Amino acid sequence: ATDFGIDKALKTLGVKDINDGTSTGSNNFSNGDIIESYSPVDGQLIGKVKATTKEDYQVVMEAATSAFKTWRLMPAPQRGEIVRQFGEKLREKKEALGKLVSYEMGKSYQEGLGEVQEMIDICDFAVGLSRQLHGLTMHSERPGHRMYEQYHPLGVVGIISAFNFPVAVWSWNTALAWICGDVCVWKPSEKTPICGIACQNIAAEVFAENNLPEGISCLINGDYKVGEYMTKDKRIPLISATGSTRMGKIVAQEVGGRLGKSLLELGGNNAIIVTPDADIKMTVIGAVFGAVGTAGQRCTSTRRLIIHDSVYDKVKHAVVDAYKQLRIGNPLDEKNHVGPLIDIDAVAMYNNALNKVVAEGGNIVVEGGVLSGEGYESGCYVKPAIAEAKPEFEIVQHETFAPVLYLLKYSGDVENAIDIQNNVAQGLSSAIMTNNLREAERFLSQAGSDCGIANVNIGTSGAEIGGAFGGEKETGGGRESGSDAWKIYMRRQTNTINYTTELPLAQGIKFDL
Ligand code: UN1
Repeated sequence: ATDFGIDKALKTLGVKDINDGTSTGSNNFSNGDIIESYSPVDGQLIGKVKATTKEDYQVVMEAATSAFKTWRLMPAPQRGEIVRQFGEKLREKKEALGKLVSYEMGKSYQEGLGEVQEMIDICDFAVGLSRQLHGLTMHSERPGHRMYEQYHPLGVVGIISAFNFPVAVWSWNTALAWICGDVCVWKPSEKTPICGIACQNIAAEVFAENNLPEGISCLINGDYKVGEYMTKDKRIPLISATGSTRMGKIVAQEVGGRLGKSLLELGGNNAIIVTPDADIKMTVIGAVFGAVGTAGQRCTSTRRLIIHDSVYDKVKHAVVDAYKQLRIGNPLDEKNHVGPLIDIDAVAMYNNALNKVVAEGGNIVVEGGVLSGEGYESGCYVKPAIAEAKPEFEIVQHETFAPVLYLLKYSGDVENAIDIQNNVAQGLSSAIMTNNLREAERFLSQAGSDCGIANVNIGTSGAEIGGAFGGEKETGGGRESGSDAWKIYMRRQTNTINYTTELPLAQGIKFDL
């Protein structure tokens, strides 16, 4: 790994003492069990961190709640200035952080850089937004009265994020939460804890340079049990959780049980509809990047191609041909397209999906398999696979976080394809490839795609931060990132002011004393 500059990157990111059990970052109060982080790239130990104990957690929450008291008083545009500086630091450390993301998570270096770019983009977005936390003014029905609404900071925001976007998802939440006047407590995935430390260090530098308490950004480490400290904690009004639907249901019930808010961004089962009027070349690029990018471990990864029978063979052959060109290997080596899966458990799930689709009657058209030998020592490298399947197969209904693409056939109208697409439990991202205006508009209409993201002539993955990101049904309904997603990070207040010497009641009620 040294060849690819990992040691230098860790140094740039301030990750210290990486092998003695104390991969300490800034503001790390953890004293619990040791969590080891092994790279799926080469199987080497990257570092160890300590899990956060219940007692450590109390210390963290004290830092957070006390920081909130000062942070919320700073004018929002000044908070925006802090986020601007944070974005600048990310620009300086983009290569180092992109490299660590690639090494700890396994996505290609290009995608690691892309993830840091998403962080920079959300910072820029948040800076502008810090002057636009607008409420409305309304006309009161009573004379001499003024009515308006305002948005106030919410408090401590708990963030639970997944291994697949180990740094960007945190920033989508923090950049907005910070300009909104909130402070954040983050539990990164226990599979990518070193990325968490690197991010915390960058944030801590900015806070220190501005004489602000580091409690504005807090880090906790551990598995779901540590996440539970937050979901059960009444001091945390909002939990933003990204991960599996199974996890999301537990979080939603726990947080809902105390009437807290949750922002959930869960699984997808994303499809591209390929109509008779599709541009085949564009379809191939969108489908292949969508299916094998991040080794199929994006929540927006393309899982299903729903192809019209009149172009089915043509599309199938074009996609199968493109798969022959894929190079699988060390993701830090820029000539490779596909890196490893996150760990051996993910490899087992991939194998299980391939066995299952065959057992259900599917037909493998691009053979899968686990790679071994030189360069593949970690045991996490798999071949992207394609299977012809039926929409109703159990495995096709299920999100497998791996590069397995299902080819499904439809005939007749685009409505039939939309039915197949919508007929799954998840509702994150969707796409149609067509040059037919009528089909495109039907896909986007109220009777069209039921997903949170619906694209025309673009694949399912690679959303920009300017739009609200998230989905419906078992995807959890939350929206992060752009548009008005900021509103969930604030509390809304309606204010009515009477500047007369009378006290008229609303609805014209008479109450004479
Ligand atoms: C995720 O996989 O959790 O649209 C997020 C995309 C990225 C974000 C994916 N911008 O693929």
